[in-house]
Amino acid sequence: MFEKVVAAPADPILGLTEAFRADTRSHKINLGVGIYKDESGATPILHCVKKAEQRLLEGEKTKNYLGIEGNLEYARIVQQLLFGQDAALIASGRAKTAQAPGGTGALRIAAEFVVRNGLAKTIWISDPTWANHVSVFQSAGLTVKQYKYYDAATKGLDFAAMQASLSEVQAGDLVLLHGCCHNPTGIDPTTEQWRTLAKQSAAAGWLPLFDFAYQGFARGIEEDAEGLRIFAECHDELLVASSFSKNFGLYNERVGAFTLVSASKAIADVAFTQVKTVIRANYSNPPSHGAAVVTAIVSDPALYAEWVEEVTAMRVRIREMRELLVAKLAERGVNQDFGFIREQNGMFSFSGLSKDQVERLKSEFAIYIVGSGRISVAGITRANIDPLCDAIAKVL
Ligand code: PLP
Ligand code: TYF
Repeated sequence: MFEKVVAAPADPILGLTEAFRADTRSHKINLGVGIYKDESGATPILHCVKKAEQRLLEGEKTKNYLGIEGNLEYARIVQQLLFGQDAALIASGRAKTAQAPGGTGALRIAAEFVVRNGLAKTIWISDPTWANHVSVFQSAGLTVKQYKYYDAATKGLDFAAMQASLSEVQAGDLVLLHGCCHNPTGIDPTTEQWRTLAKQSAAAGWLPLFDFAYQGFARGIEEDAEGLRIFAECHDELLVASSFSKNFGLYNERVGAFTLVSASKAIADVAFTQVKTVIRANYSNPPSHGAAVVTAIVSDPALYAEWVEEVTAMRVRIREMRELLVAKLAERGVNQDFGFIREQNGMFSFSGLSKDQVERLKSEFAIYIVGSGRISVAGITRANIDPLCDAIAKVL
């Protein structure tokens, strides 16, 4: 009966990686998928990760299953990264965290928890957003609606339009917010805008779901949690899907977390029993290694300091590439002002390149970027930036 199955379309981002691999041109450049590359074009294992792994290898005594919610020490550490080391929210027990297989796994837990318990039927996501959001939420049975976010004319956030479309959110609807480094636009709300949104949300009764996949890539570990912490101050209830794929370079270890914040510890404890049933029915309990690595790093002051240094180095290198990209495009006499690239946060730049221009970059120059014009700045190096800028200047 499998002959009845109709082929699924390729994933717009992972499909691009497959096409890149198949391309035999030696000068090819992959700026599609959001993976950090260092100056030599490699995606290295962080030094702090290697050290933590050595310790784990020596100290590990069993491969026994973790509990359904995963590593408890890890849960504590995730909450500290989210809300701050001494947050009253943590001390009160209002937050409960389950380890999850990546940020994607955490998003799926969030969606199923909400649907199964009849808490919400609709989720609002930004236009545009990470392509997988729609699939994850629809698969879990949510109706997906979009709110306005990006303004192609100003290459910035259309905050008035965002607020206007979010004024249609019904009390109890989920609203997905990118904690920082919005994917794909790289444009985040300002502090003032976060405050305004948090007030709008509290007044209208949204259930905020933060997708937090790039902590440390915009301004710093603490700084990047600002939006979430502003929301946490004025909400009894919210959800967070954390990913440590990028900021610990642990992509293939699948390390993330789902965090639920409630009005009281008692409510959180009961709600969390339902989170555990969602996990139990999906994958029973999480894989151990990635979360053990994160726990070993964050709980050791020396390793933590080294991690902060390594995240800073990634962030600074990406910022340098943004500066260089803008300068080198200007050098080539490109009329358009690309200065907005400097204002964007994180791995991605929403370049404003059209579908046709993206297609020409691929066919004529072997440069792979996502059809939306999203460039993974984290893949630009001093070695590939000149041919990249030459090609962009030609297609413009
Ligand atoms: N959310 C956003 C906005 C992302 O960009 C990504 C990964 O690119 C994820 C979630 C998923 O992260 P993970 O690889 O940990 O599942
Ligand atoms: O580049 C992006 O936006 C992501 C990267 O399992 C990615 O799609 C790739 C694989 C995956 C999750 C995220």
